[in-house]
Amino acid sequence: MPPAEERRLDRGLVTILVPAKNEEAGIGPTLDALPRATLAAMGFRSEVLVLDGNSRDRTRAIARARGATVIEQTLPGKGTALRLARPRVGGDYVVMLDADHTYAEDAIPALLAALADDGADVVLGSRRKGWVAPGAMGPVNRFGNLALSLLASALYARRCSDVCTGMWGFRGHAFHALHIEASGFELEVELFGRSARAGFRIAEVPVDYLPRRGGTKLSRARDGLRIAWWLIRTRFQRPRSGTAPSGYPGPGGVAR
Ligand SMILES: Nc1nc2c(ncn2[C@@H]2O[C@H](COP(=O)(O)OP(=O)(O)OP(=O)(O)O)[C@@H](O)[C@H]2O)c(=O)[nH]1
Ligand SMILES: [Mg+2]
Repeated sequence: MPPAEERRLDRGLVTILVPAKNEEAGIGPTLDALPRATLAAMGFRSEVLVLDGNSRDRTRAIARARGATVIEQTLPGKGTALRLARPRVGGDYVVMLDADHTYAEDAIPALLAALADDGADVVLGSRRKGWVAPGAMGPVNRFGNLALSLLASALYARRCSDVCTGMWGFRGHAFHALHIEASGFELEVELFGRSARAGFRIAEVPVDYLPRRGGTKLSRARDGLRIAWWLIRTRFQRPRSGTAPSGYPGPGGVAR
């Protein structure tokens, strides 16, 4: 008789992506709070890839000390980090969250349940459906995110409550099928826009949002306008697709 762990259902590998640039204050708490034991109890294996944006502080050392694999990026931008890391992402499921310990990591099991049990291809952690801690999101960010989310809902004819969220989950096939061109913070709206245009089932789960550790990398005016432009651009661009390796589970968990 095999031991209990081996008899347990293997529901696949979850690759957790953590983009980080100069996040020495947040990367440790972010990685420590990842609910990997809960994922294991649900039947998922997990691995953590920290996508480091050429940090000049102790981010890489802190991540390595916690057993994460660090992928070093040479060109700037969160979108660039994701694109460069893609060939290294082999999970049946992919989770992405920021390294500043703002997205409450206890939402990750719900994210996985939406993908693995409820048939979603893509799921986003919605801060508007969760609790925003005092001081976590200023009025300008709050208004900007609401306006961009309304614009996204109108452009793509799909209700979206938090298009700028940094917490995402994907089935492996969906993650690799998305054609991504973003280099910076327009990444999230491109993920949403391309998912909607691909006809993926997009779900939302509530996520609590905590005050940031360390300084922001966002330039509100410049990035806000750029994000709005990318919502429109992605909506009307000729359809493209990414490079889906064969063998990833398709909708409903069927390999295609
Ligand atoms: N790899 C990589 N990560 C980056 C880069 N720029 C930002 N990031 C990370 O992307 C995530 C989001 O950046 P934030 O500065 O938190 O942006 P934000 O959440 O919109 O803004 P805040 O509300 O101020 O936190 C963080 O984990 C950053 O460290 C980059 O050039 N490369
Ligand atoms: Mg942040």
